[in-house]
Amino acid sequence: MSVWTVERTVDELLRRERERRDGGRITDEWPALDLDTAYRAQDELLARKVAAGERVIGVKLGLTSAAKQRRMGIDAPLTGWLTDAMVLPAGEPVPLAETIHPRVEPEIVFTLGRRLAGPGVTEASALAAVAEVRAGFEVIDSRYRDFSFALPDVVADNASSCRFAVSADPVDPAGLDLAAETCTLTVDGVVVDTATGAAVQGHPARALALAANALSRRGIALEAGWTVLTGGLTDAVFVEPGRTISAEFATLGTVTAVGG
Ligand code: 0L1
Ligand code: MG
Repeated sequence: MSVWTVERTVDELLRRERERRDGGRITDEWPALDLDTAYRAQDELLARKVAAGERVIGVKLGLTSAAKQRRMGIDAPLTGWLTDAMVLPAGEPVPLAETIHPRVEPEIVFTLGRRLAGPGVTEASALAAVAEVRAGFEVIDSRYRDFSFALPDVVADNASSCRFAVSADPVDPAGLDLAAETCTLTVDGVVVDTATGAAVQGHPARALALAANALSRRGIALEAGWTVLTGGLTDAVFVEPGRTISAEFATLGTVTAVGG
């Protein structure tokens, strides 16, 4: 068997995604895989998708809440790429036939009105760059067995990105108290979790600032018009055929995912 490299890591993760097959941690076989190399793999994975016709439309933050970090046994947030192929149009079911073991998590979603480049981005300057806020959900789908990974594994796997959906009606950020925005998560009508926007790094705009500053270390700026998924407010719920998962936000509206 050949040695592990960025190229081989990307080949393997793309093959698992294409074949809808999970597998073991890359770090089990390549313990020297560090975070910088993992982000190089993530960027190479994106480059392959762009070469295949996908378009970059934004970024996501992952593992931004204490609840998710605790469950995954990881203590740092991470970023991943969003492409147009990940957009789930309103009302469309989560495509179980195209995924491995998808889970849904509610998120506060920003659309940027202007470019945001770190370093030095603060919560206030990040919020000032936000043009629109929406309720949303992210469908995450790990290419690792049982969602079991170390931080470099999940970074290379584009932070478990799969699909996302947003509410139709954007809300102006002015006057919103996003830290206090409540979200109630139901599964088939039963409340399973509640959270506020403060679950995401204290405030979703702090998560946005974190992304801008982290990406600037790789020479990347967030562009006007980009979508930013600020991170799961609650733990993620597995999608099952016919299962209805709804996230009801106090002022941003309701988004619903159905397994199909
Ligand atoms: O969006 C997320 O928080 C997912 C990050 C990766 C960890 C996971 O797969 O839950
Ligand atoms: Mg997420």
